[in-house]
Amino acid sequence: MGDTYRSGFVAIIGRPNVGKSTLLNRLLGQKVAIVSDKPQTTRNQIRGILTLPHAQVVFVDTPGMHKPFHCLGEYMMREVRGALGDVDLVLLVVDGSQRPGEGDRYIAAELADTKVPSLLVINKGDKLGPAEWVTSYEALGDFLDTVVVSAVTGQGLSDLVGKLIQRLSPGPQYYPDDMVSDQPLKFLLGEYIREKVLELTREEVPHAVAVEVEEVSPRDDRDLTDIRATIYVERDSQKGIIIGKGGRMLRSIGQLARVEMEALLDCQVNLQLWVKVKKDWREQESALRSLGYT
Ligand SMILES: Nc1nc2c(ncn2[C@@H]2O[C@H](COP(=O)(O)OP(=O)(O)OP(=O)(O)O)[C@@H](O)[C@H]2O)c(=O)[nH]1
Ligand SMILES: [Mg+2]
Repeated sequence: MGDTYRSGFVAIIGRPNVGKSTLLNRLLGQKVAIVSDKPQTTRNQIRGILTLPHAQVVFVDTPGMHKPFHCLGEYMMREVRGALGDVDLVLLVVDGSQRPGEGDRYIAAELADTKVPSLLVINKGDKLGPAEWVTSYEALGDFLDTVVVSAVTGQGLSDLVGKLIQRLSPGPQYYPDDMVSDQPLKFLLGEYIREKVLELTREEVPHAVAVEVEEVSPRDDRDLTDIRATIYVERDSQKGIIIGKGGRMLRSIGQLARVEMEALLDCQVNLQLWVKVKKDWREQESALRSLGYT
């Protein structure tokens, strides 16, 4: 590799829930993407920037590929395909604790059509299944290489970074040294709230939620920031669940989100949360746009 500075854009793609966002966070050593045990957590492209002395890798985390059932799902798939069309290299992430499924085959076929070079990343290496599964994953496509990793333990990650940098061309440093993500602060804070909703609710509710952060106001005189946000749901029944008995659920969501916000902003946070119904927002282009899914 010599002294040449290398850089490039690397998309992280795969089925929902295989650990793409966990992997991104672990590679960066910072939480830039929210994570949950429910599929379809990530809804947008999220850029995460790894700056090393000899290289800069701009990772693009993407929503898990799935068959869309509403406008939001269609938007999410446009985000994945947009990323695929715009990168130098793809990491196809699969779940090594499960055998390859229809979803993996579908994505591998789509990837083959794009002709973008790709590495096969077998994640959840801490729960890796039999060697035959690895062989069947490798048979899904024409990969430059295979790396078994665990985004949770960190196993295999330095090997992965070394292998992907080798494949990048000489290039400039695109982002300043201290920039880890390109997401606006309001968006990231809203994602923290959505993550707690994903953690604390079940079935349809987590997917029917969108968050808009309306205000982030640091107080001049004190080490305190006021944050005001609205959680949108699709129906009254979901609003009831998010608020909970005597407001208990909303308080829990707020408390958990506040702890993470305080860590991020390094100051105390006064978080005010509201819940509103925007009927069937996932089906309406105009509602999607107003919630930032544009
Ligand atoms: N055991 C184990 N679990 C993992 C690993 N990586 C991720 N997970 C778990 O897998 C689940 C999904 O993780 P995410 O990072 O949200 O997955 P994703 O691929 O980004 O999901 P979508 O955004 O929905 O497409 C979470 O419960 C993670 O804790 C790993 O290396 N080992
Ligand atoms: Mg994700």
